[in-house]
Amino acid sequence: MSHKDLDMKSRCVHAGIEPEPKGAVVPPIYQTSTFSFKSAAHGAALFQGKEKGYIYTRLGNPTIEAMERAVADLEGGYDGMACSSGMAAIHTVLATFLHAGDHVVSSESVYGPVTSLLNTVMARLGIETTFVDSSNTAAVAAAIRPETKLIHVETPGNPTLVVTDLAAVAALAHKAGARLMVDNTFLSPVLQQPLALGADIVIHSLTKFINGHADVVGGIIVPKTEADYKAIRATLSLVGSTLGPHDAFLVHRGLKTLCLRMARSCENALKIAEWLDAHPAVEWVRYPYLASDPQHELSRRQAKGGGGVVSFGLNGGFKAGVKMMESVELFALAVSLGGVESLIQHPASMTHANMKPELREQAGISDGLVRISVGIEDADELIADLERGL
Ligand code: LCS
Repeated sequence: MSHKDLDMKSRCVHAGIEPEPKGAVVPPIYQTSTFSFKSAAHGAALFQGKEKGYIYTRLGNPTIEAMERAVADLEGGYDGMACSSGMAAIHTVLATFLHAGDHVVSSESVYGPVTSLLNTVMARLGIETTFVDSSNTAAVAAAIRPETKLIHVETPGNPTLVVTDLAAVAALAHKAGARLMVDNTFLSPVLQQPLALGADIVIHSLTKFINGHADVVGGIIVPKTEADYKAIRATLSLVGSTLGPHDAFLVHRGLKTLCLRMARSCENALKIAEWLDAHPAVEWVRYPYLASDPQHELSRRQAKGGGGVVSFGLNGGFKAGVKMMESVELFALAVSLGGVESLIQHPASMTHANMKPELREQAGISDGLVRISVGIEDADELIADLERGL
């Protein structure tokens, strides 16, 4: 039976698992940095790629590979490459495909450090980036130049929840001879599969929904083709921003409940978004599956759910945001997202604090914007907690 024929609920449980010689149902943790060769000839054959096997954990490890296979299976990609963080995953792709003189088009609503990575480390190497409102496909088209080699989008974007039409942007990228990289962290493959919509590479911060338990920092890259896999793997092996076996084990364990956790987070988030939408202290709410969301129709077409993140603006601006942070008790005041526990944060003073205020405003991150990551607790208890802060 091929896992590919199974429903996502079953695939989350079984993806990446292969028969184990000693009959272990759960893949063992190969907590080793290196692997011994049976002979000099065996070692030589492994290094020359004439035989399959393990050499050194930076280059490959069975526990890490099981998790990589699992995420790639769910995303419908060729294979996965686990990284030490989501940022490492993004950097590894940029370092693989970009040369001095190349140009990148990125959505302007991306996790703050991604903007900084492009504007500092990559800019110093002679790679220029244009940031655009990627919900506006015409703006993406207008930003493309002959030197554009990569389009990078997060959809929904962090923290504005702006949605990009992936099929349309993939078509633009390919017409220009560029690759489309999609950060699928906010929805996970359970809700959105960018490769099927035309993207070339999917990346994740595994730190978020895929692991789901706020106890690992990790990332993964899943390209569609074998050729891209080989090119990126070569960079990753040299740059060395790989994940450790124990963290890979934890992520693989978390992945098994991804469908269940996502379903509850989506249900809770929609209920909270509807409640916020009707609240007099709230100026606006963005949640892709909210009926009043400006991109509701596209979200329904492109994704099977709205995810667990909701952003909203408070009428009282910055001050009201701070008051809210100080009032909640069940929500933890913390950055990150996608865990079983609900979190709340204020981007203007936290994740996007290093962005120039005018750029922040241009990217839709107003001073009163509050972002919540909705976990799997009881929705009414979460609502009562937010009410305390409004
Ligand atoms: N992509 C997205 C969409 C993210 O939200 C984050 C982190 C990353 C990539 C980077 O992943 P990391 O290196 O942290 O594994 N987002 C965070 C956030 O919103 N608050 O804290 C971290």
